[in-house]
Amino acid sequence: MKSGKRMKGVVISKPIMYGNIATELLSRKTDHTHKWTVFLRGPNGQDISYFIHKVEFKLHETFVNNNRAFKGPPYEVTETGWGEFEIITKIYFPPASGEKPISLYHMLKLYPPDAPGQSWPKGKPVNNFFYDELIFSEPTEEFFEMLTKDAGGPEIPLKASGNQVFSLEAEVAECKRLETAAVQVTGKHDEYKDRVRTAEAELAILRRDIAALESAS
Ligand code: SLL
Repeated sequence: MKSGKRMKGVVISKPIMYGNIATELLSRKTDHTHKWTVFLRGPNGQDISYFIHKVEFKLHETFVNNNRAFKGPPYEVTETGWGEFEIITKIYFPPASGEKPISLYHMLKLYPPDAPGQSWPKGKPVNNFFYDELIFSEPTEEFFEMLTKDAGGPEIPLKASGNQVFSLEAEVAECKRLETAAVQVTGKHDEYKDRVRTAEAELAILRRDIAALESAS
C-alpha cells in the first residue's frame, strides 16, 4: 500500500561515483580524436539501481540522439568524439519516493591535466570522476524500504584498488590532511593577530610621540 508518508527526522545518504574516462584514438578514420565513457555507479562499482528509476545523460547537440536514457544499469554512455563539453546527468527516483530528479553537471574531460615538463604516455586513459553523496531527508516509508535494502557489500571499500580510488582509508587520510591544514591555519591566524597587536602598540607610541612633539612646538 502506498502511504507516501514521510519519516520525520530520518536522513539517508547514498554514496555515488560519477564522471568520465577517456582515451586518445591512436588510429583515426574521422575527425574523432577520443573514445570516452561517462558513468554513474556506486563508488565500489556496485549496483545502485535498487533506489533509482531512470538515468538520463544529456550530451552536446552535435551527438545524434543526444539525450540518452537508461532504465537500468549500467548507467553509462560510451562514445567517440572530438571535443569537451558539459554533460548533465539527471537521476530520477521511483515514483513512490516522491523525490524530484537530481541533476549532476560534469565537464567531459578528454585531455590530461597540464604538467609542465611531463608528457602523458600515449594511450594512457584520462580519469575525471568524483565521489559524491545523494542525501534523502525524510524519505517516504516506501522509499526508505528501497534505500535500506541490502546493497550487496559495503558501499565504500575499505581500501582503494585499481579504478576504485574512493575508500574509507582515503577518507581517513583526507580528514587527517584537513585537520593538519586547520591547525596550520589557526597557527598562522594567531601569529598574524600577534603581529597586529605589536604593530598597534607601536602605532600608539608613535601617535603619543607625535602629539608630544606637536604640543612642544
Ligand atoms: C568544443 N564546445 O567546441 C565544445 C563542443 C562538442 C563535441 C564539443 C561530436 C562527435 C560527433 C563531438 O565530439 N562533439 O560528431 O558525433 O570543443
